[in-house]
Amino acid sequence: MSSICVHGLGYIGLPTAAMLANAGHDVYGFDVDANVVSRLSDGIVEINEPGLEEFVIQALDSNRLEIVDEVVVADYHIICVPTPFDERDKKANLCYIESAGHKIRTKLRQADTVILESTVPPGTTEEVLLPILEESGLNAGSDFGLAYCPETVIPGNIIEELRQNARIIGGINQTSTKAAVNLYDSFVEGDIKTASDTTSAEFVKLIQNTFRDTNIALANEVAVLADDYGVDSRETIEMANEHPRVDLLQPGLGVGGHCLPIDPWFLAHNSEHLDLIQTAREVNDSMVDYVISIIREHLNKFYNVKIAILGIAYKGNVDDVRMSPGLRLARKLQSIGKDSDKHDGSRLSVAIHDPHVKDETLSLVSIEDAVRDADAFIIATDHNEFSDLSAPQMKQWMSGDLVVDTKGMLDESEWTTEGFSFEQI
Ligand code: SAJ
Repeated sequence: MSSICVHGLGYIGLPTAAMLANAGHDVYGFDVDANVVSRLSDGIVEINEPGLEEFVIQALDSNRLEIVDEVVVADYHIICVPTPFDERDKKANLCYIESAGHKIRTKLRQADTVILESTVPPGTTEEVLLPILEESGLNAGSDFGLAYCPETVIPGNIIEELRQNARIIGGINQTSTKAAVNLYDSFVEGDIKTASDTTSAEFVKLIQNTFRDTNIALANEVAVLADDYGVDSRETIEMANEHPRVDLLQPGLGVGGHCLPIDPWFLAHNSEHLDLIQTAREVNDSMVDYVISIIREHLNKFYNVKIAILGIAYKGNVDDVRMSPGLRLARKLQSIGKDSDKHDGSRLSVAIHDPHVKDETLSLVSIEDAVRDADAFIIATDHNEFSDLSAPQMKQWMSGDLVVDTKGMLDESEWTTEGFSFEQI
């Protein structure tokens, strides 16, 4: 068993630290945020992920996981810090990785291994992290190991996927790769594949998320085309997927979260050859405007109307609103409302309901308050709760009759029978 310092106790670092501790290693969980350190030291887990709290408490109670406010010496350092994305110049901001590297450099010893898990532009491990670590006076490869091993877990099923998913590991030399493989082998039940080098492993992670984003873009374009031809996008996608070599994903309001809308751009960090990938991003981002055009067509006017948005988490059954298309839709409608207000004193009001999100700055309301007297409601996220919506109840509460279901959650005939005007993406 080894000693491990995990840098960054967020969505990935915290479950990883707990997993390693529960597998019998001595783990030190470090975070730069004093608040996170103190709450976790008291056993308070603020990340909303099924099973995570119990899993972390199990690790803390076993004394194999210690939350620390300073980086400690350890056989392994695993970096799980964020790589924020600069929307304007479409570049990754690597400051947290650089800062983690500087902290590790002061504690690095002969034969230790540093593993980067954060999603990064290809080349980051060797070109950004390695030179910082070598400021320690030690040489990467000969004195200490250095590898890249991307996380691949999906929010909502993180603990299971940490164990079950295949892992890709690319080291700067064989010794580094081997040291990293040994560590992941202690808890990963899926295959562990080794890439030729760190850049290949970084590239693999990006093309995995790019594949998903591009596939969803195709599904979104199919949905727009299906509407032009008067056919049901979801029915036709389901049928198309009967073919053994076709596997289209589902259309919707667009793609959110902190991975799919960002990672494809990381491929542009040192290349100008994004074409299909860039178009796919644009198709996904255009879905909010497409839905607004549907609402506009039906309501005929955008003044003195109330629109309810159901679900602003970036996807179903999570509480995370990062880059959420639902939130973008709400903001756009609100800004249209402000404009119409200026011109003719009329109002477009937007009410938002989300049973999973807890954020006081978003003025969330109950479902009844959101849809009461509304002209339209839009399902923007596939939370399980929305599949139980009752058409007669909504009819009673609302003053209008437009339903836009961007997630294929409702049964069209039930809603049209009730007199609703029903649109589905
Ligand atoms: N979405 C669709 N249609 C679909 C599936 C998803 O519109 O058929 C939308 C969702 O509503 C959401 C967005 O895509 O807005 C992203 O959700 P997701 O569930 O596809 O993915 P994430 O962002 O939660 O997690 C992804 C995963 N990547 C892949 O499946 C290739 C996960 O395994 C990665 O670990 C994660 O990114 C990450 O951290 O990179």
